[in-house]
Amino acid sequence: IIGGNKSPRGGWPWQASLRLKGFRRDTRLLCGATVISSCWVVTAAHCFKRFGVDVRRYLLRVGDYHTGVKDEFERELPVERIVLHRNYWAGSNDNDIALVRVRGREGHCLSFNRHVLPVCLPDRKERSDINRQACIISGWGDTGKSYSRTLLQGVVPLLPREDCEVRYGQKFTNRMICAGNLSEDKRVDSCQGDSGGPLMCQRSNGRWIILGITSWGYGCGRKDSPGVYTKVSKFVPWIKRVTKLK
Ligand code: 4AZ
Repeated sequence: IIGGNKSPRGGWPWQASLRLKGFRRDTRLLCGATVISSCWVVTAAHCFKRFGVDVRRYLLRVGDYHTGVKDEFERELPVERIVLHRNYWAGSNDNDIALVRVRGREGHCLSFNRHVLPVCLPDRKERSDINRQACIISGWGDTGKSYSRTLLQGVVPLLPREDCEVRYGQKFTNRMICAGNLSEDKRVDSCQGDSGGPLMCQRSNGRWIILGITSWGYGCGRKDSPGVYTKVSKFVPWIKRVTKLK
């Protein structure tokens, strides 16, 4: 996250991370992810571009705050299934969404507690163009200097589609959301390592919903180059079908 600040500990209990197994017992951050049920997280399909879809290469971490410290509610779990959206292909960023199933025991995957909880899904017809609604992005990705060791958050306004259309042309499809700041002074943005993580907005009933998944953009925090997020509302029927959630 560029231009963000430290999130409160446990502030985003659905924030998860996808980690790549290393040679010894170490793992490294590959992408953000978001808990949507006890067995499933949602992330970006492009997170699997480099290392493929072999479940044995990955671990899912939940309940984390400081990557270098094993927190009380932090858990690292094996992956059981990776489902890329069938219309995603590595040549574009369209349909940049994937579901990852946690491997659990006897039908039980994650234990929820105050640091591990699912976010709400949007309605299929959820509006993501309510003028400049302030939403939150979070992650351990690049800050402009290095990756962050504590979870960072940033406030980004949802932008009119035109702001991304003029900047990105046909690459910006109607399965994407445009968000960020265009001005010189307040450039909050997601960056490498944040992708797959949530763009979340609070509804008037107090609930947080995942409106977007951090996906792409031209650089990070650049003037006139907003961040682009996968528009989750377009994929809710697919998510429900794959995960069998109601
Ligand atoms: C990336 O490389 C990336 N500023 C993620 C988000 C954005 C740009 C790049 C948006 O994963």
